[in-house]
Amino acid sequence: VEWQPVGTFEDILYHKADGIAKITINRPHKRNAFRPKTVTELYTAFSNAREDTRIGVVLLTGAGPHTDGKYAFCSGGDQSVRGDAGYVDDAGVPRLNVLDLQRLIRSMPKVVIALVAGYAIGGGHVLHVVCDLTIAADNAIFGQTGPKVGSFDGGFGASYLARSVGQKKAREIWFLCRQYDAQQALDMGLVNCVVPVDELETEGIQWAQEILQKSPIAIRCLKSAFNADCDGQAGLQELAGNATLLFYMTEEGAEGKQAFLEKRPPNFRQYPWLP
Ligand code: 2NE
Repeated sequence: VEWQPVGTFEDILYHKADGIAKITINRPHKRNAFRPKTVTELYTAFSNAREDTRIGVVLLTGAGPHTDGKYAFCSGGDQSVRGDAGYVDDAGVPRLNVLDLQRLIRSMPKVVIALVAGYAIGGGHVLHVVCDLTIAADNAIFGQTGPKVGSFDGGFGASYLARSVGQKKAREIWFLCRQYDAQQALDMGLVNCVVPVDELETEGIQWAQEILQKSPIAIRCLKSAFNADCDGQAGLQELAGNATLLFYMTEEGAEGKQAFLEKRPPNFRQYPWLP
């Protein structure tokens, strides 16, 4: 595909091509750790992809390799700007704005695929966990570090991880803070497949193109259905929003609006009460 750059960012790269958006965390000197600005830019790019009706799939990845030859997807919050109450931005305000980003990735009605080469660690690991699919390079390394560095993610980072790999494995991952290679990640159901690192982007594009052949409404309803099982009333709201969207698209739904605008009683008697 021919990637076209979109916008101007400092910490990320943003490209689009043929229905696919590619968002790249671009701080390889920090193993792609995120500071508040990185997260703000990621949020902006993901929001743009959500709003763009031509985009059906978003690839999230990390720039690399770094000059030392090592790859990273993301190594979590930038510890050098971590203050007393979160990660401190240029204005001195402490933030945990990555939690907003996690919710956007989960709730947006497009498929988000993490392409993981090298380290997916800490809050960077949680980012791939909340993506719909993960394709791992053969050099990928996964793990949480929170209890080692005085942090934890008890939201999706714990509960949704446990939905993916099971309670015992999720507790092991958090309590021991070990690192797992790509094959171990595949074996525990943490990723969808493993490919040679040089083929990572090509594989991601292939998966995206297969998804783009499918029905957008079927995919969006399925994503919200999977979420509804885990996300309580917020998940039900997403699923129900799709029911409302589909109802608006029917003649019966439009009749109510039309009658109001024409200042007449609605004629719903023409529609059947299906069994
Ligand atoms: C990722 C890992 C395992 C890589 O190890 P290695 O040996 O390959 O690289 P090295 O030398 O540690 O890192 C290379 C450079 O990147 C910086 C390092 O400080 C180093 O910088 P220089 O010494 O060359 O100047 N770097 C790497 N990760 C960084 C980070 N997260 N923040 C700032 N600088 C970082 C190894 O680097 C590692 O373990 N990194 C830390 C992982 C970590 O603990 N992340 C935070 C978890 S908490 C979190 O993300 C979080 C949360 O729990 C809840 C809410 C929001 C966020």
